[in-house]
Amino acid sequence: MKVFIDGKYYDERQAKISVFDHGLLYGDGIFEGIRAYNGRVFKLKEHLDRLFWSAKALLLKIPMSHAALTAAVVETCRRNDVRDGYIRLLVTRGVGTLGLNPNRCKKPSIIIIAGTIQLYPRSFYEKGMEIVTVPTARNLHSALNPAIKSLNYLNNILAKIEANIAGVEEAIMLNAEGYVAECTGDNLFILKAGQLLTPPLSAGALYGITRGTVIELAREAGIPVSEANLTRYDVFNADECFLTGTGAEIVPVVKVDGRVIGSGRPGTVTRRLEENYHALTQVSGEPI
Ligand code: PXG
Repeated sequence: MKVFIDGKYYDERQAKISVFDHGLLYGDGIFEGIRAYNGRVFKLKEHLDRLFWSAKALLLKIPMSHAALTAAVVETCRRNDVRDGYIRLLVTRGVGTLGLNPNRCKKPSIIIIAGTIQLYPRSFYEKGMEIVTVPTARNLHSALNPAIKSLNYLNNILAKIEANIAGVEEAIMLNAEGYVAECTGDNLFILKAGQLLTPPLSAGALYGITRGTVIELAREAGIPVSEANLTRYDVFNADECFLTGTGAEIVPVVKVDGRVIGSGRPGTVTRRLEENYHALTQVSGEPI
């Protein structure tokens, strides 16, 4: 595997960064997880837009243009023969001194890894997955805005640990007001009376690229979609429930906190959206 670091390609074993990089010392940096399907990088523009928005929120100056990053992501896929795979793009604050002042970091570093990912077993897609609500609340906007896809994922990792302790692989995170925000690495949707509902970004959800794609696909299919504050009661009483994410794609959820959702099997609207999503991944994106 060849890894892109600051304009050069390194063999996997030589791909290293400094222990003084504030990305490591403080989680000061941002990232994107992107998929390639059928020789194209899916939704690359949207991922890069979000990366630049995250950077702006952190006053982190990405030392490459949108166009140059597009070319670097595509080139990293080419050099690794990735036609179907997973791309991890990181921008760290760069090498600095001990002490958290980011002004001491001269230049942010850019890392691009192109490999593969399988988040969940096949059976979750076939039979649906079980999830739980966890005690760890999603970060407050006023503390660390969940819209920033930062290298500081401890909030999500704590929730993931709680899910694992409960014997499942994903967790619903509520915000401080008790409304559903999202899961640890996925956005959440429910179907109720023919309508798709998903929490608004203001509830503490990431502006998920897959979420955006699913909203578009649903509208094209004539399924009404709206953003609404959801409680656990709404999730328990949903006809269908599913999660969306770049890594997970669309995963049906059939049990939440021990309550069976809908029929207890992946729903027909979920199935239809999965099909339309997979069809779209095969024909669109930045050619590699
Ligand atoms: N919420 C959070 C907190 C995320 O980290 C999503 C929602 C879904 O967003 P996208 O844009 O991917 O639809 C994410 C994304 C991993 C992994 O390694 C996690 C994500 C994406 C890819 C891989 O666990 N999370």
